[in-house]
Amino acid sequence: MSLEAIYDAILNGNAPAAKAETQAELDAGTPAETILNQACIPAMTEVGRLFEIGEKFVPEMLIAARAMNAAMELLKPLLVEAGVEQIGTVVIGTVAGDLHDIGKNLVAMMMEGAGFRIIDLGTDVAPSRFVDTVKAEKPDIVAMSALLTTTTKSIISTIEALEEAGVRDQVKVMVGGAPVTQDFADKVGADGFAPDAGSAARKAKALLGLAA
Ligand code: B12
Repeated sequence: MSLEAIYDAILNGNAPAAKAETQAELDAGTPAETILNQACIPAMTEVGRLFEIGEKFVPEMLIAARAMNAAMELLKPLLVEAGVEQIGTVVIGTVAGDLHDIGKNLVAMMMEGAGFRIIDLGTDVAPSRFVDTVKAEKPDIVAMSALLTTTTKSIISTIEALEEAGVRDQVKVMVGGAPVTQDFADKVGADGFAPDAGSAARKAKALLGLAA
């Protein structure tokens, strides 16, 4: 039992071990946030690095992601404090054409932990679905995640769809994901960007004028 064992289990795509080791670590008193930041995220980062140099392939990435999700199932209820007062509503989704959801789920979780009500539209979310949900739910923030260079275009088309529907001014737009930068966020007229889930939650509060 150790953070390293969780890291190895995710890296090797061993979901049962990832779950068992995470539970053991929690039972030993390690905070959920420590497990997330020192084992789970570094393991997925390493999976990405190995993929980039051709030492891991798509199926291995997928089973690593499943192992990460097995650990996250245990961590989520602890990261999201029970009964926090709701400070606003966030509609979040991974944009059209993009199926990556690990980062988006982490952002949703941290925002929920910060007190936001979360409406998670899932992955491959069409611009029209973002628009319809904004009209129906009147959220404070629309948060879009994109992990592929190609799907950053979907962020642009979603912002355009919000503009065309006349609802762009009613919400703050936040964008993020590996290929997204502050510079990109500025260029597409987003209100906020953050490089990771913790700062995304702080940024969301700041956008609503709340202390981070
Ligand atoms: C796991 C993974 C997969 C899994 C996804 C499983 C899942 N359920 O998500 C699977 C195997 C399905 C997959 C598929 C593909 N993938 Co992939 N995948 C990855 C990998 C290894 C890790 C992504 C991840 O989860 N990272 C961990 C999380 C925690 O980090 P994150 O997503 O960046 O999120 C953080 C921040 O970005 C930020 N954030 C994220 N969203 C948001 C939103 C807001 C509003 C804010 C403020 C912040 C924020 O906060 C998050 C938490 O801290 C990356 C490599 C990498 N280094 O990123 C490649 C990667 C993203 N994939 C890539 C590719 C090419 C693909 C495929 C096209 C492969 C293929 N040939 O089929 C397909 C595309 C499928 C599709 N249509 O989407 C490329 C993209 C290249 C590019 N620049 O376009 C990458 C970079 C790998 C590489 N180096 O080539 N992939």
